[in-house]
Amino acid sequence: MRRGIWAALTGIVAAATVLASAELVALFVGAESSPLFAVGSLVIDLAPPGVKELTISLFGTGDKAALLTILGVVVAVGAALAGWLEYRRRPVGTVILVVFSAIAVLAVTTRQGASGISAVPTVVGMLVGVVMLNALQTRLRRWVQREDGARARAASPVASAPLAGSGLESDLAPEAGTPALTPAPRPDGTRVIRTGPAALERRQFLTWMIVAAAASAIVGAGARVMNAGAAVVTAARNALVLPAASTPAAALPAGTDLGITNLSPVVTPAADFYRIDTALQVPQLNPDTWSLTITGMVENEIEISFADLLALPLVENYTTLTCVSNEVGGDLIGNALWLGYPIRDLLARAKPTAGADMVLSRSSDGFTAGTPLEVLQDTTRDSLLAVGMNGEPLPVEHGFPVRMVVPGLYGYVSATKWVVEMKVTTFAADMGYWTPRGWTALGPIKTSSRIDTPRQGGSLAAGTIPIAGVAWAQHTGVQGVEVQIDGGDWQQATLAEAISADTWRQWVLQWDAPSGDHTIAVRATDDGGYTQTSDQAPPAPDGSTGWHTIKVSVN
Ligand SMILES: Nc1nc2c(c(=O)[nH]1)N[C@H]1C(S)=C(S)[C@@H](COP(=O)(O)O)O[C@H]1N2
Ligand SMILES: [Mo]
Repeated sequence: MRRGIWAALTGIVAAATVLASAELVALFVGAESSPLFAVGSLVIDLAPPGVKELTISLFGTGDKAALLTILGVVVAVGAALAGWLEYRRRPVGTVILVVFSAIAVLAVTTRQGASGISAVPTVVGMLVGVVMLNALQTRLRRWVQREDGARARAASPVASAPLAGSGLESDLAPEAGTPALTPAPRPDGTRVIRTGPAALERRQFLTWMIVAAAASAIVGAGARVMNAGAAVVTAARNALVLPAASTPAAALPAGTDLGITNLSPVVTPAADFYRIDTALQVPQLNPDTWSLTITGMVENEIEISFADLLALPLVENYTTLTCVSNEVGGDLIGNALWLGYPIRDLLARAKPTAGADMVLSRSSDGFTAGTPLEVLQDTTRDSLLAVGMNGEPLPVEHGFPVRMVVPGLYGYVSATKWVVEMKVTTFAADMGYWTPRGWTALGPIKTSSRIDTPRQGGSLAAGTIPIAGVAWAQHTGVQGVEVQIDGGDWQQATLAEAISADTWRQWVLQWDAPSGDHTIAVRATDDGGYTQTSDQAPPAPDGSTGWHTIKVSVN
């Protein structure tokens, strides 16, 4: 009987490890992939109307809590049963555990917006749970075996013999002639020996149980709280309706997008936008509690809430963000329509004091960027405290609810996501996150260009082939793009219409491709008259240089 209870408890502990590991993995896969609430929602969806009303009338408005409690009880009972059955007849319990997990996988993957990877947390949880159940049961069996052996010996010391196949037994079994340890009988008449191999196995089993249960409780609860936080933020984001811009962006001029296959679209969808940050966990900021402070060398310290920010006259503009780590030809660049409030207007309210030359912006997770104050105050460019990207609230991984967007500077010195503080200071006194790590304090974007199509190593059919790509020189503007084939003369590419100097520009050159192997290079010239150098420089410390060059073969 007592063993039955222990066996049932192994099932419950194994189930706890399933849930805890699933929650942990869901932290990385996405809060909506946590099986706990997915199963709850599935139950709600599947419940016949009568049942729904019954639970609501039984539990009143607490019906969600009631549902989760019932679900918890069902899982606990199922798990206990699995543990008990596994003990009676291997692997019945394991099968039950797998079936329960399969139901959870079904629940998770059929949720709205779920994809294949939504199943990952539950599947990982199931695997951990199966291993755990088997480990616990093995320990339980060993303990029981030793205890039975010891009991048998205690009952008839002379007849006691080591259990077959176990080496341990013989050393610890009482030697012939010595009296066996005979403990006082317990009230129920049994005698239990608390020393020797049985006690050792018992202790091992209990240690496993306690450690597994405690670890599951701590990890599971911690991860659940974080996942719940993420779910709250996702819900807040979904519910958010951004105000229209007081100064909307002009409609995209015709001809900004050449519409060539494999050429990057002139506006990058948020889902395809490159993502760079130091955040292991995407910060989950609730807009209701978000605020930004402007501190440091200012006459007026300012604190602004999200609602305050949305109430200000917002502007909209296209800006192409670029990462300093972008290699020549790399894809750490994207162009989006940003909605936000000009940082210079906030700074004007804060009134920086004399001598200040930098704004150190800080994110909720401690990342910092040092931006020249004069760039943020520049009336010719809209450096924004952005709340919207391509007409939607910022995606969480792109800085929800608020980030900075500064035309002309690499992201590491300007584009702080999840921004919560702007400290007006000096370059002498402060440094952004990447500066002590080998990157320059100032990070203007270098004029650059990239071939999008054809692809490096491409094999093409002879004929007229568009060579096309993008070129950028943010806040300066792209004046021209030239293409060189097989080291020949530089040929002027056709430029798409520019959105503005702050955005990249598409270009194309129609090429009459003769068969053979060819090398194609590109270089841009900006409105300042600078033409890209052929000198190859790596990204560190202040951005890569060199011509993007590809090889193709034409048949
Ligand atoms: N909080 C925070 N903001 C950050 C970073 C970061 O690591 N943490 N990285 C910066 C860098 S290096 C770049 S290139 C841009 C990238 O922005 P994106 O991920 O929206 O494309 O974000 C910037 N803002
Ligand atoms: Mo970056």
